[in-house]
Amino acid sequence: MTGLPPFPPPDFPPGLPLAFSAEVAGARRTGAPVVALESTIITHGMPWPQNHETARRVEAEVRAAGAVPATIAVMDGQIHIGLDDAALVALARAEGVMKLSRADIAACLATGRTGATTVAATMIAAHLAGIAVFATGGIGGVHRGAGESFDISADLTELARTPVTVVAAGAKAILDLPKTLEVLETQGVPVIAVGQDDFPAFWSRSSGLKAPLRIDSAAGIAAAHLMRARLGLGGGQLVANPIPAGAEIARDEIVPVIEAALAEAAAQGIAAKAVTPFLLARIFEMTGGRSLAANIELVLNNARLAAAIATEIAARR
Ligand code: PSU
Ligand code: MN
Repeated sequence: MTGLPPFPPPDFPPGLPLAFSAEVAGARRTGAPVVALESTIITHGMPWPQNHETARRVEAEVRAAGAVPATIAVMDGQIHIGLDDAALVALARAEGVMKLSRADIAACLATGRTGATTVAATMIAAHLAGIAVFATGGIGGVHRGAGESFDISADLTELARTPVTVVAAGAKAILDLPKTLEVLETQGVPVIAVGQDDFPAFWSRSSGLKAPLRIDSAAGIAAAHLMRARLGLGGGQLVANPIPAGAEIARDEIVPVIEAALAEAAAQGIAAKAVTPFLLARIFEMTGGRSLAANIELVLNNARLAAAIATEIAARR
């Protein structure tokens, strides 16, 4: 006797460990458009209670645009595709939730722990559930100083291999954006700006860098998604949707704040998975909450566009 629990756990469901909410199960039956939503932004990206409020508002925005929201998280040995409000509250208040990427999702499921899905893990789960479109705030990318730290988000390689269209306000401006775009290009990920030529920088509309591609309509983005599948290319698309003008923080205002937060992270030796949550929390404090207000507006904006893209894809399938 090892004293370890039996493996696999006797109640482990056969087939995929997916648990659909009633709303998402209904959409799967009728073919209604579904938009996946991540949960790391809830557990590691925003403070309570704004994290819960925002998650609810984002779901409402998806519904108002005619699609069904599927917030994704791991709980009780299952990948939940769609969370009811009790589960959302529990997740938003929970401490010690794992931050899941491709590397950790299976271990989290197998050991029955609670985990929030990053962009990478949400893409994996969405694809298993047959969901083509996913809305978030900003993807992870190449961190500044990556030449030394090797800190490059697994979100980038996931975009290269899993066929989900991800709507984000670019990559978070705490990153090395030129190197992030270079890695995406090498990995064959289409980076599509919407309504402008520039690649957006999360809190600001422009990064000062041109995006490789531009498509201004949801229909065009949906057509490109389906064309990639027809060509057998695999991998997803990054749709870079700028924050609404009224909600942005100007670049010359946010850049010094980012620099200060990065310096603190370096001085405190913050590393690996802790980097992004640390920086977001410090920037929140340093801007007196303005970074969070902007973050909320850009996620809502991305949810609207994702719902429109999902509707176009559903109509063409
Ligand atoms: N977008 C936000 N807030 C967040 C994140 C995205 O507006 O907190 C999360 C996403 O889950 C993304 C993760 O996948 O940050 C990137 O983390 P890392 O840099 O450790 O790969
Ligand atoms: Mn990292």
